[in-house]
Amino acid sequence: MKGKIDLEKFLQTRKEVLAAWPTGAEVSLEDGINYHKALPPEKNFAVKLKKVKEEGITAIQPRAGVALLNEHIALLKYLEKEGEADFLPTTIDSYTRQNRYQEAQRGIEESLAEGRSMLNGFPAVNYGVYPCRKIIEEVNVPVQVRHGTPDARLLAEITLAGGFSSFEGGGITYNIPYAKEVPLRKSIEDWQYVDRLIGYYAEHGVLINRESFGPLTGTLVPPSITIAINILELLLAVEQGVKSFTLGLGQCGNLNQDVAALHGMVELAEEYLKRFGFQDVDLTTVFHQWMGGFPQDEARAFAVIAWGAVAAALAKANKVVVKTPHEALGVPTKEANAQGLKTTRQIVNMLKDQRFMVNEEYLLEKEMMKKEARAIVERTLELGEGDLVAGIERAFAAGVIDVPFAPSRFNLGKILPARDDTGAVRILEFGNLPFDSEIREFHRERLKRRGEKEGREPSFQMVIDDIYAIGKGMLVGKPRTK
Ligand code: 8ZB
Repeated sequence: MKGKIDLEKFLQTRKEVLAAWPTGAEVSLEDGINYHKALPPEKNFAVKLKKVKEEGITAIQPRAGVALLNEHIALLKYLEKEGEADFLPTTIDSYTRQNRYQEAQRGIEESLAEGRSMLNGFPAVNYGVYPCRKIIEEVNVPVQVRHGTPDARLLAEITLAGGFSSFEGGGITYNIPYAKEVPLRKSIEDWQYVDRLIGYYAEHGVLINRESFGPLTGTLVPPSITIAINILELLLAVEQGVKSFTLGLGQCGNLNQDVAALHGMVELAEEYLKRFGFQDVDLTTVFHQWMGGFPQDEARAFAVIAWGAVAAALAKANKVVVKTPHEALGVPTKEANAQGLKTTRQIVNMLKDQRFMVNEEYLLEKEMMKKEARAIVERTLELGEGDLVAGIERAFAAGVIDVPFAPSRFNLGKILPARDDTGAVRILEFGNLPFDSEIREFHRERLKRRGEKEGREPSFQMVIDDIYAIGKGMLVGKPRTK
């Protein structure tokens, strides 16, 4: 690894970043740092998350964001009071995610004219530092920026100076699933800037939490791929001075596999932090309730939400990001959002004193997953020859890392996942993943068992059936009846 970006170079780039939109002129590092220091500690994301981890509970967090400031504040207050959210989000709109601030501005104006949100999130860059601070001051829990932005440099400058204390994403996880044409080197370097900025706050005594976007495309992503990518983003972040990092994982649906994935991810991440000499990092986890297609029927949607809550609680994830009964329809109402939170709260409370029962299948699952993730990370490090960014770039180009169903042209897209007969996500087509014969045989064997049960060869049709299964009320996709 090459180490922290040189401060002079960072400050030089910073001038260009802040010049990209007028509100950039409001940002001062010193003022941002002083603002955070004056906030009560219970509003700091990293501090609260560390406490949550020590207490062994699973905290709950919604997604939420609308175009108008006062409406956004009212929404967050509702989710805090009515939904009992432990952590709040501010979900950023799609224009801002693509640095299209002019169009975001029009969205704000149209929303004012229409009297309702005409954007799918909160355009933080257009509002600038002071409206962000108003959000932080109006609620009593820490607030995180959640988005999907390949170049989030200006967004980070404004929201962090605005008092937000957690920032989701990463150079891989906010590029590959979100963009088609953004080169990986560009997004990784832009995220190194974000991490360096957070490193700067840390150097000056302000802890900002960084979270990786674990679910990736949300569609049958084999957990070992998620684990490998999380570890790479963790290493990129700590290299720039990030001290609080949250590893993320999307629910797959098989309980053994989900719990094994969360535990295996932490074990492997700790191993790599130790190996590279980063032992002063607070490592935490977030589990995302099912990120794929949802049933339209609300009662069925609640069942999917509850099953995700069970997996998060039994795995003892530090945080769970919650879905709503409106998931199949679009941006939820505040009431639906609070319902998702309440369902989740009920489950995590009921399960807080129960432990997942370790079993053979779980142990095997965890062992295989760690083998797979380790193979990917090791090959990536080799390809980099001491340069992690180059390694990741080459690994994606070669298909050593491959995310299924990703829009990015910098992702090879040769692997295909499918569920086995227990609903665990396996790999049907390996593409160029650097897996040995033991791993391949494990996947083949599991898929064969499903094929035998269903009287068909494992094939692309299984993949299609699986993509729609949960929306249709099942986990494993059933063959069509003739
Ligand atoms: C990758 C994340 C997708 C999830 C939700 C979607 C989906 C997106 C908003 C939102 C509440 C918003 N999502 N934007 N939820 N308010 N502005 O993120 O529904 O579940």
